[in-house]
Amino acid sequence: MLEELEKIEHGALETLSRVGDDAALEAWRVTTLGRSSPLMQVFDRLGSLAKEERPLIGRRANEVKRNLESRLAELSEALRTQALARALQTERLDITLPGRSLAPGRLHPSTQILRRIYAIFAEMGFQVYRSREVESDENNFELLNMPQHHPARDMWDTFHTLAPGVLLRTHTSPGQILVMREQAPNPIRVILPGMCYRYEQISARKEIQFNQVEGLAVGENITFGDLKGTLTDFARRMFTPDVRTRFRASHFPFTEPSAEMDIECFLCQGKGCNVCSGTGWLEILGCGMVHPTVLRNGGYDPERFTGYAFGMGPERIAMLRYRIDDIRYFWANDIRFLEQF
Ligand code: FA5
Repeated sequence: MLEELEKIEHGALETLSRVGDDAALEAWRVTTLGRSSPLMQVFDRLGSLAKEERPLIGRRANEVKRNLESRLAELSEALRTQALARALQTERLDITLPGRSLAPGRLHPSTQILRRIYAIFAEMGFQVYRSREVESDENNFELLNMPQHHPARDMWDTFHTLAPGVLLRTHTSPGQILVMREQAPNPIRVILPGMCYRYEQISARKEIQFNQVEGLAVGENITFGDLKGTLTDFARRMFTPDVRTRFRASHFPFTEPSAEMDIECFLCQGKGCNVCSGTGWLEILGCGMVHPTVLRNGGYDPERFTGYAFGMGPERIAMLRYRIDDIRYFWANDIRFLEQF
């Protein structure tokens, strides 16, 4: 039996010397130290040995078992160290490489332009006033001097809701009524920014949703000259100090007289090109003196008070400032467009 143990130990150590990876080591463990291995069978047979033989063989069998177990542990540790060294070699990390910087978010170009508009008008003493995007037909049209079936309503193709008389505002002008009714008879100088909606054919210059910034000033001595001065100054601050502007007679039912303001085309410097349709000018807003009926609807006596109002499109202004040739980029959520601002 002692001889058999020598053979088992010798044979096991011999096979172990050829083991080179974890899988082979596990196979070696099963055949050498597993439940049905020759070594374990020696333990099973101990009971059938002569009494005096038993301690000697038992001790020797335990020695062989401990020896093999410690060799197993040594080799297992050695294989682990080798694997780690290999990984360190092949998966080497270059800690001197510069890190990848995170791309920070930016403000949408419309928000940037809106903030610039607020800053310019704030310097001129205008307060920002917000009003709702879902409006009544009464505020959006009737109180602005456009009763039912008034032909001028065609200028604002409207998204109606299922509730009768409730619509998505087509412009920020209904805000004029809300501010006047809140402030009458105090003087007013406010701007009203916000999203507007129109049921129209989308094109390079027209979206179905866009921002507007309405302006309203009401007081006892306000003239068309104040309107021209304010808007000309605005254009100089928004574009360049030498930008050329012009006022063209126009028509809006809620202002009288009414006008539109153009700035000289930035591309052709007034010579005429396809951006300005050959005119040399680009329209940026509608404006005029608040119509007496609208003043009265807002709670102001038109015999005593006058006022001016204007409405501009920030996306159109951004298009001019940044030379963007299509308004559809604004809401297309294309990161290549947005990250340029
Ligand atoms: C109006 O909406 C008037 N409420 C403006 C006004 C206010 C006049 C106060 C007098 C007194 P208009 O439809 O022209 O007017 O629109 C004003 C501006 O909004 C335009 O100059 C343009 O810059 C912008 N705008 C109008 N329609 C669109 C559209 N579909 N897409 C993008 N911008 C638009």
